[in-house]
Amino acid sequence: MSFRFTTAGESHGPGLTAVVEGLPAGLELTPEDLDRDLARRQLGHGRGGRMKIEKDRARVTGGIRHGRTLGGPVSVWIENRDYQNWEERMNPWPVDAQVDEVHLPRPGHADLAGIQKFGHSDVRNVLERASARETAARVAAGALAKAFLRKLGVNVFSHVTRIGTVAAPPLDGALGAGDFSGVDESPVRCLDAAASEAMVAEIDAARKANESLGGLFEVSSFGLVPGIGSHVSWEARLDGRLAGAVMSIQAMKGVGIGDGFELASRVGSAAHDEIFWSEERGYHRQTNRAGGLEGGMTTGEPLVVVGAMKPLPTLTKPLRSVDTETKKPAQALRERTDSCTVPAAGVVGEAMVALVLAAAYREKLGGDHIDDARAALAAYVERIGWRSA
Ligand code: EPS
Repeated sequence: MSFRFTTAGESHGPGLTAVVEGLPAGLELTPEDLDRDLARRQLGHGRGGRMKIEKDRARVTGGIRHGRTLGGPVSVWIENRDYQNWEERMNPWPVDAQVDEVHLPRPGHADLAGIQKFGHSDVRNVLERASARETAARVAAGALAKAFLRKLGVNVFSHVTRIGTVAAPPLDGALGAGDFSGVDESPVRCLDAAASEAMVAEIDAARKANESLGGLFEVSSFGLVPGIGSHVSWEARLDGRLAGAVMSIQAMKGVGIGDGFELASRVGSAAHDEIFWSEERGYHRQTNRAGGLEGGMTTGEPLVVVGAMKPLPTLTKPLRSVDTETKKPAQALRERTDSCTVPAAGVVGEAMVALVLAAAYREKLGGDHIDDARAALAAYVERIGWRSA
């Protein structure tokens, strides 16, 4: 059984669905495991009016009984509370009311290519599914993946390192799992207090100027054993799978692993992580420029994935576009929107990284029951003589 997931649902439709296949049986879960991450995704300075309406909760509709997975697909439903205000416009079935079409595609959104490709005249038929509301379902799926990973000793966290022109100062030394405990208390999910304040000010200034802002987030995973992923084929290389997964998040324009793009301008001796061995620690590194991946496999060092998010394309001061009915110049659709969602994108990044890692661990370990997977992990750790940090 391979591990995979899918989502369904529109931003203002009745709700969102996530289906996750390949979780082993016997995995213990609580409603909080899912709802905690759904609430975290709703946080962050720069959110718009919609987040005052939604209170995302996961309703499990299959695959879990009395707090344990059964081994079949797990399905989760998240209500869109805003649907109450969109029942005519987004009803799955025909309605009597006259529903106006949208003909003003937004530059930077899926709108224009989407109507061309799918043969729609109403841009809403594209924007509703393209909307990042869908990431709520990804986060619910990711919470299931995280619960599986925790049982294998792996924990996934994130933090924001840049919003607009404000960058968090470089950290002195490597981050550990314990460093993330307070990250959600920052209004921008940044680990540096002064940078957090400056980021909030930058978002406020952008909002006043009818602008939106992007930025960078970093997803760090701890407790990984070496050798997850593989060098033997392009599809098995974990860096490719992680990049694809994080890049698939709405509004992403770049993904880096470890020092990422910076490595391109360094000499070789300053770009790699020398190998050491001691009785106490076994193989280890003193640097982690590779971000925990070499040859498409985990090295056992923390995995660091960076996502670069563009400013959101729905602008309160719209850009120039074309009316798709008249073909005359027009302003793009103005919709209620967020001014910055980089803090939320970090939580979505955690989910996507966790889903890729869960799939890779499942491939490596097999296991119909969680105890089988844990036993296989213990045997592997023993064989390679791995001592976790
Ligand atoms: C979004 C537009 C806004 C966001 C939405 C994504 O929604 P609305 O059009 O209802 O104001 O709030 O994000 C969410 C609803 C969410 O849960 O993250 C868009 O166009 O992508």
